[in-house]
Amino acid sequence: MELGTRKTVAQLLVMQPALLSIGQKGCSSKSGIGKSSCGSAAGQGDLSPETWEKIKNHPCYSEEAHHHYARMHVAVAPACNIQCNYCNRKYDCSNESRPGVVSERLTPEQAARKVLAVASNIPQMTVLGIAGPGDPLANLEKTFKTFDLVTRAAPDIMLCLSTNGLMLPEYVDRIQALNIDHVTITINMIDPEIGAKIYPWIYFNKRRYEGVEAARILSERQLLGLEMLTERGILCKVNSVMIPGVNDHHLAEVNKAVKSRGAFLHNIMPLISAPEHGTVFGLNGTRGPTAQELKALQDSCEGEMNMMRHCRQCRADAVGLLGEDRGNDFTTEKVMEMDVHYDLEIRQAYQEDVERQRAAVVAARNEELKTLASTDSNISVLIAVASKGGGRINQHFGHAKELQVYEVSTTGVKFVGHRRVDNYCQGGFGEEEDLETVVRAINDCAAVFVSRIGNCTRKGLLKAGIEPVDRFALEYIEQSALTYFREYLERVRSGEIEHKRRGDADIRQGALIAT
Ligand code: CLF
Ligand code: SF4
Repeated sequence: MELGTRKTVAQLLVMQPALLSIGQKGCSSKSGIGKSSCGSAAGQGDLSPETWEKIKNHPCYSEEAHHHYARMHVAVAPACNIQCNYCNRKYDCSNESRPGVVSERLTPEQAARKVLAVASNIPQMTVLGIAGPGDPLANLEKTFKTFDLVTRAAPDIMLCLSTNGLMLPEYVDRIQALNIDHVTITINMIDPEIGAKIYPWIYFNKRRYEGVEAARILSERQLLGLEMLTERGILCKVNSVMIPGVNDHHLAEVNKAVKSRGAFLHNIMPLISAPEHGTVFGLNGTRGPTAQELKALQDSCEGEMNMMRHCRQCRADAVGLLGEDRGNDFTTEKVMEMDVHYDLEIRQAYQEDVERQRAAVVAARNEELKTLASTDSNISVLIAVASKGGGRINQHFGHAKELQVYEVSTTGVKFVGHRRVDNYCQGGFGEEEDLETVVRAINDCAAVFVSRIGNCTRKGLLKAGIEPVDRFALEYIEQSALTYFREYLERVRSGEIEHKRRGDADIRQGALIAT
């Protein structure tokens, strides 16, 4: 994409075809399948107008929004005041980033210019997050100065902060004064004995604490910080890293504790752990959870508490829709050469078009849901989808770097996660062993929806018991999933196919590298 020139709404729409409308159908209401993955998956629902206003365009706080709106991070916070056993300082913060060095660390001034450059070229970028590569509150002045510069120059961009929480109680007033409306705290335990297995030390009040004492101080301050923020009406999300054998059986308790203190959303993420990352857990062989272990824990915590399932554990310098990274389009060198024009009117006009598209997606889904209203069945299936965004099936199987996974039953359809698969098709060809890796990543799915797929790949998937489906190309994902499911039930009833529970699937480890 050519950067650095002023663009009209029409030009921006042409550049981002995933967001164009292709035949709109019907109008909107609520989703099915229990509590949606973040309480906002299908519109305002029972949320207050103030809360809805804060989340409706935030790609992390609203699952539905993440198909349409983008976020960006600026890496202005290199230092940290604690040590997590899943983190190696040479790598991004594992709380909020996949491992992989941050490409560039920025000064607040560089960061503010980069935000304006992205805002000019990606008008659906609605959120600026500071999430590392260390802890933003261990880099106070850089963090707050960046937010201050951005809020003056681009007032429509929401500000988002992600922290380990150690210093939160000291700075909630400053956070509120800067209109930082979204704060994420990573809380992996409320029991210091468990905490001692995750955190070898913290640095607090000019002293280093270790073991259980360190974990106790950290936990107390995280929970106090959460309470202070929610009392002030600041929307809080809690991230927890699921570490099998360490805190996996404890996270349900964490869920209750953060819910009772007013957290809006709980994001339980899989541990990323590999020896090459050089982390304690990576080196001592602590594994990450499987896809079904993660889903089972998320399901067990889902009730009144909103669960986030669309987190991409993104880099501390990520730019774009969740699941894509356009960081390489906005390196400091490129940003300095750009002729940056932040235009609020163009951004708003573009976002109005996105809203029309979004409403059409929800309406089509609800219209299709009616066709299942009188159907009674305990069957549910998982469907993997290749999508470039906009809520549509609009990606070639071989070009997908991730597949989105939806669960569909007679009560509705919901997003339950994504699986990293990388490009199967490199230079037009896919290797058989690469297909095996993809199959392992979606082994729990009955079908994969794609815009196109090659014949050999189709056969390979069928052999693995996964049905490749390209007849819904460019259609809406949720509507198509419901249509497929209705037909699936008919095929089961007629004896054409037998419904079988599928096996478990792998969660792929490693960094999503900017391309
Ligand atoms: Fe960034 Fe985090 Fe704000 Fe989102 S990310 S600071 S809340 S704008 Fe989002 Fe990325 Fe997951 Fe974080 S997908 S790692 S939850
Ligand atoms: Fe690493 Fe983030 Fe933990 Fe600090 S808080 S040690 S940067 S994962």
